[in-house]
Amino acid sequence: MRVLLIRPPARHTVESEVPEAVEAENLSYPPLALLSIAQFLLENSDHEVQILDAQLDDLDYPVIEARVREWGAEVVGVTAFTVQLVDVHKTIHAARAGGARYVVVGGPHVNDFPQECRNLAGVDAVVKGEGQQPMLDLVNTWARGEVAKGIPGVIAHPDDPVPDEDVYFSNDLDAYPILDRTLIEYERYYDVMGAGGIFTTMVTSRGCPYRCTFCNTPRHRYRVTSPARACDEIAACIQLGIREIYFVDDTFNITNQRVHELCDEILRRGLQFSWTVRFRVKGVDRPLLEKMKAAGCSRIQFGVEQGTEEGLLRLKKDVTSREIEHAFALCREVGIHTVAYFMIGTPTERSREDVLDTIDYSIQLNPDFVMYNILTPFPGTTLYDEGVRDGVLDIDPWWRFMREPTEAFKAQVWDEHFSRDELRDLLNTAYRRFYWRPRFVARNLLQIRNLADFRRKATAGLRLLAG
Ligand code: B12
Ligand code: SF4
Repeated sequence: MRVLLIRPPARHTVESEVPEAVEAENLSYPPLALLSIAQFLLENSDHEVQILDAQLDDLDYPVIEARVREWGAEVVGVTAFTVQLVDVHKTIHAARAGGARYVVVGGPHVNDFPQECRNLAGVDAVVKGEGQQPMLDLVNTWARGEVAKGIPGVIAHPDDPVPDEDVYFSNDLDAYPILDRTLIEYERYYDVMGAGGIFTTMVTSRGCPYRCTFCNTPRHRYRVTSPARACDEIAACIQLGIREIYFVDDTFNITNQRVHELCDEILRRGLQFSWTVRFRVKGVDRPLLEKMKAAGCSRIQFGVEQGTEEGLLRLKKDVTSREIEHAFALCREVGIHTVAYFMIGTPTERSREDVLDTIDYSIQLNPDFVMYNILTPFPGTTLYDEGVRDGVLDIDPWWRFMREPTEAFKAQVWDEHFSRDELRDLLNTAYRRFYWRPRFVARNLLQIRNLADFRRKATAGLRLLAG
């Protein structure tokens, strides 16, 4: 069968309380999930598979429809983030209009709202969790002309139950094939904070055992790929000329030992590339950072979120301000760049001064970059349940949106102490205060390597300030 896997364009993303400029820069990541599905189908069947990243070129729906029709796609697979549900819905319609016989949806939105997604008009099946094997089973079933029913991890037939968690987690991440990034235009993706080389993303673990109340990453079944398997994939990337890799694991340093082992393998093989990870501050020590630096790590992204013990406790971050400050100081000493993520408008920020304190704290930490978000509790998180329980959040709007995605929908913010407009104003203040400092501007001017680098940074900076 001909299977076209589509990442929808980002034309109607739910107002996500991230400045537009940051959002625009975010869209330059490769569609890793679709690559994983495509590779698995290609290695395990004779189906023809293509990937259409409609985000990369901001393709409009008639173009998507034409692509489905011209290639004669029989099955269309769509990847779905909840904040992009309107675009997902429009993509499903375009696929149908283009003549697709079957439409299947997978991705984080389905993991959180499987039945609601299955009930959307035009959807034949949804795949919950890791989609490689379920998608293969599904397409094989349709290829045989059979009715899809009872496939593990899939809701297709009205009698199919919502798959339970144990069904869709693979125990052996090494068993998944190494991704062939030539299935996409891999040389077109870039990292706005990077050095300008060809860039890609990669996963080396799944899940996270922590319990931050704003996050609903699967808690159990933390699994990792072996250092050898990870390095085989890195080597394949380097072979293609890729020089920058962002490991998008939820939390890269669940244990220091794993990070040491991976770095040892990178060093042993002499793999030359620059990499970024998402870290927790807990457990960060000098030997670890020094080894990471030697192995090519250039940047660590930390979810700091808050600057007070009360704020950290309320979000169940399980770290202290002391640990945060220690980790940032060590990174600076060792020479690894840092990005700090902060939230604005959390339950423990009760006045404008409290938020300004958070902003001041982010400046004192002295990271190389900072990202501020207005806290937007998502259904499925503990914080959302707490908000509903305490009467801060209304349960209906999100559920209406899941059933009938409309462009008018706005996700609720935690508005116990501030209006949405006040939070937006504070968000803009935060970005200006951090990025308009002479010290920041001077540091970045010194780091500019060439004209292209200057143009990229200047554009991003101007967009941020305009946003
Ligand atoms: C990297 C990342 C980003 C990157 C790049 C995202 C991108 N477009 O690729 C950036 C920084 C841009 C980003 C932004 C945001 N992100 Co993000 N991000 C991630 C992260 C860490 C990794 C995603 C990834 O590449 N995983 C690796 C791939 C291989 O795994 P996967 O996506 O799970 O895919 C598997 C299955 O889902 C399934 N599958 C996926 N698609 C399909 C399609 C078909 C047809 C099938 C059959 C199966 C299938 O099979 C895949 C292979 O096993 C995840 C957390 C996580 N660990 O997954 C959060 C996550 C996806 N992000 C999330 C959120 C909320 C956001 C933001 C809204 C945050 C914000 N407030 O701005 C924005 C939205 C951006 C936007 N406009 O779309 C949520 C999504 C929740 C939801 N219900 O939608 C997640 C799950 C984090 C969390 N736990 O809260 N994100
Ligand atoms: S926010 Fe990060 S550390 Fe906390 S549970 Fe989610 S992935 Fe884990």
